[in-house]
Amino acid sequence: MPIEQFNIIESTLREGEQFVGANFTTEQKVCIAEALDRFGVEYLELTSPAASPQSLEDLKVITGLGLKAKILTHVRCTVEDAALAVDTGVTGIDVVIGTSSVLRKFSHGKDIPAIIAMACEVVDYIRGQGLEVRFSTEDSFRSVPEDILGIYEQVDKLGVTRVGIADTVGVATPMQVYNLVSTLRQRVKCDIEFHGHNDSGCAIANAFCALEAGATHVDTSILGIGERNGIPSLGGLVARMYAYDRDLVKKYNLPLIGELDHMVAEMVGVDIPFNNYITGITAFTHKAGIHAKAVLNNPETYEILSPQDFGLTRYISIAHRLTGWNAVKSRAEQLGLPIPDDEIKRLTGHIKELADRRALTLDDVDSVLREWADEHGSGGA
Ligand code: HCA
Ligand code: CU
Repeated sequence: MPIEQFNIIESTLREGEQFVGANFTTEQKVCIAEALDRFGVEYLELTSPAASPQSLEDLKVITGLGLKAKILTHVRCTVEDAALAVDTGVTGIDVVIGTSSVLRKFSHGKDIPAIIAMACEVVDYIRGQGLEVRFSTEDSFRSVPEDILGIYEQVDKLGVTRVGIADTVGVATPMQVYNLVSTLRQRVKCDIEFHGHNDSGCAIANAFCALEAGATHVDTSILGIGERNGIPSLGGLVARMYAYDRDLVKKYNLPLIGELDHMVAEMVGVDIPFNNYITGITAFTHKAGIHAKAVLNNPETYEILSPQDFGLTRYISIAHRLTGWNAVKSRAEQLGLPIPDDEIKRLTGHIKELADRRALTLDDVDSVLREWADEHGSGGA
């Protein structure tokens, strides 16, 4: 079905804290929360207050900031954990329990009827406290579908705010996600959240398919940080949604993506990958002469994302053997060198020959153009 709207549950401060390089201080958490709030995500999900005394304190600090984003915390499926979260000022509590046979056997040892009983008790308790409650089944795609659909139906009847499907190990394919969410959409009235890991490269595609199948909320983290290789990155999901329908992401402050990515990369000690969505160093770089010519005529020819919408600029790489005369001409114009087209074409041939012999830099190209201008007395800046 067409996607008409969607919500982001930004989990840098929960799933992201499970990234091996993440050890956020209170100040860093505040910086992240405030920046995400300026960006405009609907929800922030924070680590359980049961995780450590500092986690409890930090949760209260963040709920005390008075942000527009709703604050959630993420707890195990027990009344004790939920009770710890109730007085922290959160809008809602995300509850999760493993439902696959491998997790039931090796993680908590409960069977499905016991899980249903715990889920109902906790959902009922949180509802009774007047908070939003989300119930999610960990490792949904290695669980028996009827098991989890049955649990979702039960908690839906109790008035759960959202149910969550979690691809905990990153095993699901987009088609499987589409099918499970579509089936779930028929069976519950509440909102549906999708949380998917990226172990086999499908996290963003899976999140997108979940939305196409009727999910209402998607989990992200900045740069995708999380357990192992993480979940959909905020920038990647936004790029996907922008490419689908720009109007869907108008509600966000898109030029902040760069600041968010750089800030978190530094905090967790990683570089932004060269091929990262939007903020990768090559994300808006065009190289081949054929591409450069078309992009110079109309950027839409080879860009589905407009860099200026993200506060960025495109770059046309010209110092190589695949270059073309349109790109070289554009460079000459940038330098203020009025060189006639037939000469630009000849100089482009020369640049290609040079590039066949050694790697060139933009300075090399500029020198070729400037030398011509000096010889012909045509000035330039
Ligand atoms: C975890 C597992 C989780 C939970 C997702 C959810 C997952 O607690 O670390 O609550 O929807 O990937 O299953 O992140
Ligand atoms: Cu996860």
